[in-house]
Amino acid sequence: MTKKALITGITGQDGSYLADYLLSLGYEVHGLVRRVALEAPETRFSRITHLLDRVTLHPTSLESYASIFHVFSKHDFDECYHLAAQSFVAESFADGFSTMNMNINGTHYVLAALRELRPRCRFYFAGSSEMFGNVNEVPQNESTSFQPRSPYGISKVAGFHLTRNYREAYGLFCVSGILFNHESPRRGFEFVTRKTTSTVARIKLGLANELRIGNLDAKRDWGHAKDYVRAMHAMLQQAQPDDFVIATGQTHSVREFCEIAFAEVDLDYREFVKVDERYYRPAEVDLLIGDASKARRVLGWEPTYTFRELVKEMVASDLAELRSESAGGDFSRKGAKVQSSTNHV
Ligand code: G4F
Repeated sequence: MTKKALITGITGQDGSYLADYLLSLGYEVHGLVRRVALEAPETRFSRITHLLDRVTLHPTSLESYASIFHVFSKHDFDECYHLAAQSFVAESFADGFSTMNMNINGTHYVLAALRELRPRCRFYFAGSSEMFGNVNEVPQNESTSFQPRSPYGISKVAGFHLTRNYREAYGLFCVSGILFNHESPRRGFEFVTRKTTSTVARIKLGLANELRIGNLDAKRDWGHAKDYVRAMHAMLQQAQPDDFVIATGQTHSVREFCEIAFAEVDLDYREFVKVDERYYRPAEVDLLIGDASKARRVLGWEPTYTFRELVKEMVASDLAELRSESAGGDFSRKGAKVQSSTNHV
């Protein structure tokens, strides 16, 4: 029988790759989207343009329990991937309140609606390596304690505990993936990797002359988002619900990322990168490196991209995108299957 999955955050990097992956496995895919997204599909749906005619979108507010309840009352999903969040760490310092509201209450609303209406539906929560924060062991695994360093990290720790609590208290199949940084050509421009590769492309084509950046010495365990969505799916196929760290096991500094990205277009990063205090955070997570041996053992999961391949692909994609924009490339509008909610939301 065809499995039915719901993805919150389907328009984001991970949601779009997960939708691609689930469709390739024969799933019926649904996604929650903000109502405002329907007003600007060219930008808001840019990552899912190619699959708009194969997914069903539900305009829903994650800030409204009624809105989420309505979607679950209409559809019997087998799996729910809760990826929607305010996911930019720097923004969480600027507005911790909305990050907390969206990330904690949004997660709680989805869990509560599942418990009430669809207790059979399996639930995935997008946890984060930001939960480890000021790490007390290297590398970090499922037993490493959480010492978050940002409102975002704190909100993810709360979501992780909510997910575990619904599993333990109500017997729901709820799991958290503790995913380390994962990037791709679909990454948002505010994150350091895409900010770098898009600026490298602009510099190469003579459209910019510098990259202003913050802490070059921060180290992250960067993988490819395409690899990481396979792990999300695998977690929901297990006999028992459990939490998993997903990471490459290698760490690189922001400086190394810049060095390789600029070298890809035969430029020396030292000539273009300018450190700018504005991009420093009030509290930084200096070093993240994950130990995904449990995922390898239990899920049979392996990353397929190396760090260099990831940087190379992102630079090549940004160059190609910019060249096609300059040549007058266009967004081809496709009709989305949108299911309207009732007027009570
Ligand atoms: O790319 P970032 O903004 O990602 P960050 O903060 O590590 O968070 C990402 O990964 C998490 C998984 O661990 C996710 F949960 C989270 O949602 C998000 O996807 O920053 C990476 C590092 C930081 O140390 C930051 O201080 O790069 C440093 N950095 C230096 N200059 C910068 C910049 N980050 C950004 N965004 N912009 C800069 O100019």
